[in-house]
Amino acid sequence: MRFRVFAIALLLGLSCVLPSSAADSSWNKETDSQRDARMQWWRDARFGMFIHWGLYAIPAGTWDGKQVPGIGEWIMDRANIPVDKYEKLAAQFNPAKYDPAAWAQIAADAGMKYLVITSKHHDGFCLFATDTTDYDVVNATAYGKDLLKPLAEECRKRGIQFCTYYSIMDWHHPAQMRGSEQRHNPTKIRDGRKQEYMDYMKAQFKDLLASCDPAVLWFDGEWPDWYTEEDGREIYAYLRGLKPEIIVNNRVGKGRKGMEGINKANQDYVGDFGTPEQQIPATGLDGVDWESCMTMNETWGFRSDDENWKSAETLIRNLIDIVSKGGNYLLNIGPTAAGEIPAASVGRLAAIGRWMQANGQSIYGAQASPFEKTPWGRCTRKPMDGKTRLYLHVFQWPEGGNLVVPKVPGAVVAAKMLAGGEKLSFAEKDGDVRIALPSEAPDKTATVVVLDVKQQ
Ligand code: FHN
Repeated sequence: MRFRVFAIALLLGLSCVLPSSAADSSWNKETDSQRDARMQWWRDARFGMFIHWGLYAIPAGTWDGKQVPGIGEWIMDRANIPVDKYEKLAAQFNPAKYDPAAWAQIAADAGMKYLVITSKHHDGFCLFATDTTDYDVVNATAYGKDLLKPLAEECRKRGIQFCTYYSIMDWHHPAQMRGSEQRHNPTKIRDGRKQEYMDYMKAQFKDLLASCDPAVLWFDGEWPDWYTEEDGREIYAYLRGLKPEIIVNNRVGKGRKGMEGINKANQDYVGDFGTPEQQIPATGLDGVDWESCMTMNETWGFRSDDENWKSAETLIRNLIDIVSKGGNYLLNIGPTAAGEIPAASVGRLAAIGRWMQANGQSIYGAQASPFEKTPWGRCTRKPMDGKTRLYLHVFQWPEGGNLVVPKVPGAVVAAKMLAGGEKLSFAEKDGDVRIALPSEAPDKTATVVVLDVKQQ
């Protein structure tokens, strides 16, 4: 194991082991067009799978025989479990039913183009092989194997970008002390041990990049006061030096406050995209990349008692709403301790996949709507063969069969159903475009009508 890590460091062209000045510093001369090229796959992807998995799936919301309120992955905090008691869960963690190929296939069949999985959540337990600690799946569990690397391989076989979540706040690392009862219980750093923890994180990033080479590092747990925006800039620079094409969210620094809800351009925070959570902003923001991360029920990490599932219709319409505002949708699943994805999640993902099979063109690579309001549903758009193609996602089928669309600059040259391609007649009148629709909506969740407009 130690030899393997050292050999990988050499294979990484020494950029990992030479002083940081020798690491690739080309990234910080990135032009706008180079940044656009780096972000292109992420912007085209539009839809990703979030996975919260770890020791917290064992108690699954219950501790000492009592249900513990709150999101499942916070049970160590919510039940006030001492470190030495919680870490005993590691010996019980043996996900015998874990099937990375099946997980990657479920994501692919749902139409998801990237996957972000917890490498280390706030509890500090590592799901990947690392020499930085024995509190990892290889050294501390009967399972004894890296969980992320095989999933990365199965994702890549299916054209899915593999990405990892990483929590800065760490309830297990000795350099941090668990917080008081403040909101989110931020940890405190022990005197003189911040550099030790910053170095620990950097060593873990090297292990992560060497073993599963994530396309995105998705930070979280950035709110403790001891961690600063400057620290975020240092970590961002370090990661871009190791892997110039990597994408990093705004929680590597303190940007979440500025970007939650996308209420301001992400100009003065480090990170490549904004991260509104459990919400869909009222509008996007031109030139700002952002992603809404949301659960399918109420919890991120598995809880055996959380059956409050959103319907497939809601999940599909969330995706459409988000993309119509120029964002990405990161939809969460919380696997069980045995390594199974809950059936309720699998069913909903399959339903989303069926919709995406017929209508994915209106999502992948699509941009924000040109319209302020569309009471009947949502609109996305993309350039197509020298024209602008508008995708009208109809949630409320119009009475009387005419879909009224605000006029856009240029001339409407064609209208049709996206699924099946049936041509539709249309007329421009009083500044609107009226499209004659069939009497019944072919897809009650969202039927997509295509309008091709030629700029004059
Ligand atoms: O505290 C975490 C929480 O457990 C979960 O990981 C979410 C997902 O984005 N992030 C934090 C809360 O904002």
